[in-house]
Amino acid sequence: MEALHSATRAALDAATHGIRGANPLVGAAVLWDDGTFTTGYHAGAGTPHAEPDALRNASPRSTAGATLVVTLEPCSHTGRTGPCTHTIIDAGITRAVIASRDPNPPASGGAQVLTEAGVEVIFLNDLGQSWAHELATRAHNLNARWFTAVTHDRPFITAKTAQSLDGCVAARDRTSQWITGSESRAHAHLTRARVDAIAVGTGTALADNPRLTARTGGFPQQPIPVIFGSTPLPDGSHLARNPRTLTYTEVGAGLRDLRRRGVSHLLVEGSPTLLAHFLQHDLVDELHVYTAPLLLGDGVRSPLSVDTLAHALKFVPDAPPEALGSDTFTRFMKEV
Ligand code: AOF
Ligand code: ZN
Repeated sequence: MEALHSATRAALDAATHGIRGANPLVGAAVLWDDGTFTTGYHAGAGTPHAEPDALRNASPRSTAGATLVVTLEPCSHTGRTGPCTHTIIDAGITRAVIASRDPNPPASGGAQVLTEAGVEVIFLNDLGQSWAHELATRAHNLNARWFTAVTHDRPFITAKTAQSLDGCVAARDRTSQWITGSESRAHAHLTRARVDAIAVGTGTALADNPRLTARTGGFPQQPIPVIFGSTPLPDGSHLARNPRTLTYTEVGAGLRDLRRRGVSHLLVEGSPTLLAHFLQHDLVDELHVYTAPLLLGDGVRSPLSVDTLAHALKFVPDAPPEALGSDTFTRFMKEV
């Protein structure tokens, strides 16, 4: 039991090395009878899942008869990668210990597939041990917002904001392009390259005439541009000319439609009004904040309305702040 405890903790720690987004953070460990184990993790959408990563890291040692610990129920579907259930069965694993269920309809059901193939499946919570319950809770909390997005039939939502030290998103005359420096902008383009779609409000679409493309090179798959709002765009604007642009007048219906179209990670880039709407409706799972070392005094701030401190929307840093040139970048998660 001691070895299982250590391997589960190690799998959970490994999970945190991944990148949040379309897919949850997942870690795994191959545990042998002698109590030794090796770990693996899922680095982000499009990369191998945690189970094949841990099984590959176990090589050249045989995994036949070993236990596989995984922080999320193994998938049983072919998505960007093949079904983990097959990989686990092929590797000769005889026992799978799972920390949390996968609520994602196409991927779920892996525990049953494993059981039917003769693999002993144990859910951590069923062990009746306090350490197991504690780690199962940690596994759930790690992806709490991803679970919420999936069960609400909407994409996982990352919102981006670039602001001055005093929290302004634009100067008083509404100029806002290039608050942050070139390193921040390059970083933001990497995020654009990872998402399935990027949304702006009509205000930003009219004011900035953005393309909403990822300009990082080497990313052939461009995100789908999305506009929320009802003001028509000029015919010649980049977004109006892009045949992939989707326009929605209502956020909830738009998010459901995006999910139906296969969008599992949406980046919301502006305007401040659209961002405030998403925040107010608890639709921001992850917040990317770029802070530039300048003051804009009585400039433009978020129109988000909070009447008293107790009603503040609370976020927790998901990683230590990073220096990007003279700017600071911090990734936050909505508090569970
Ligand atoms: C696992 N192990 O490490 C992860 C899983 O598009 P794909 O192929 O990457 O599949 C994504 C779905 O698979 C994701 O939405 C979630 O349901 C599950 N994630 N499953 O067995 C993993 N990341
Ligand atoms: Zn999988």
